[in-house]
Amino acid sequence: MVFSGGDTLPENEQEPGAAASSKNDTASSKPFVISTWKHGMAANAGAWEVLSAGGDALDAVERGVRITEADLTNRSVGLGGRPDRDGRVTLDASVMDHDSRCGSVAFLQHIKHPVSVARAVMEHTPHVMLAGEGAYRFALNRGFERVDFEVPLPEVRAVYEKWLDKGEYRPEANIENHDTIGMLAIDSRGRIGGACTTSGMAYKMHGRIGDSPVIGSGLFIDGDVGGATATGVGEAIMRVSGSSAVVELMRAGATPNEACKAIVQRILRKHPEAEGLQVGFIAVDTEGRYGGYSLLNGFNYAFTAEGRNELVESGYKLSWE
Ligand code: SD4
Repeated sequence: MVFSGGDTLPENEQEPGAAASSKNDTASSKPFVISTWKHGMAANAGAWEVLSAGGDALDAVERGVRITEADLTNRSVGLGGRPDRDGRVTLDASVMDHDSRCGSVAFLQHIKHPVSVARAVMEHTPHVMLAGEGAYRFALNRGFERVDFEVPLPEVRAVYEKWLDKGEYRPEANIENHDTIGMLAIDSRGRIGGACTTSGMAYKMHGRIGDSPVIGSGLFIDGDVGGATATGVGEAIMRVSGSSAVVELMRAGATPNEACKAIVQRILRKHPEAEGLQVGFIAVDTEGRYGGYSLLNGFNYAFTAEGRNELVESGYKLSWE
């Protein structure tokens, strides 16, 4: 299938890992949940408790990614994350539901569960996005507590201080397989919910905000079509409004795998120099199909449904090792 504007959908391509799935996307009975990277397995288990009890997709994804946010061994999500180049850990997160309601926080410090603050922005303000000091004050007003431990964690600070010796900024692909978590769930009523949460790119400029809290870039859901969420270098994802682009291709007839692949290819077209540039998308549609695709190898996503719990190696465009 070829769309105008240069996005060729991948039916005849035979890249490693991609071949099996582009024509026949895997479909699942509902409910189910998928999330980015290996840490998604633990997060999915939390989401599944909600979904298997007949709960709501948005409740499920919030419950799920909170597990990752609370895991202080994770260096890309929550307050165990790597700091910016000024030594501050600043968090970005978003949520979106089946009815296009959404909320996000960006550049938020000292709060353990940014995803829940994002949900509070959606539910308790007339706005979609709050950033920085305003997001922090809003969180305190809603009863979230400032954490009482040292951030960055001492072991994370030690690595950062070593980094300062050279101070070179270079986005790293697939940092030890723990990265931003994006999660999409379809509940037993067929409603879709999504969440995305991250500490962002390590050693970013102070004040930098990535794709994860930007609705349409790090996360997008349209209940008529499906949903998508992203991981990887946020700047590349934002340049094409990645997640909404995936959803719009699905609206035009692409399967989740095809749509993720086409947008990865679009990103590559806009970035001929792709060294170190990892981006990955996962997507679901209202028919219960799901898929994922990344620019570089090494990306995987966790899938959980009744009687199934697996880590799926994503198709990819380029090998980096
Ligand atoms: C960002 N997309 O802030 C996030 C980072 C990420 O692995 O996915 N990190 O750009």
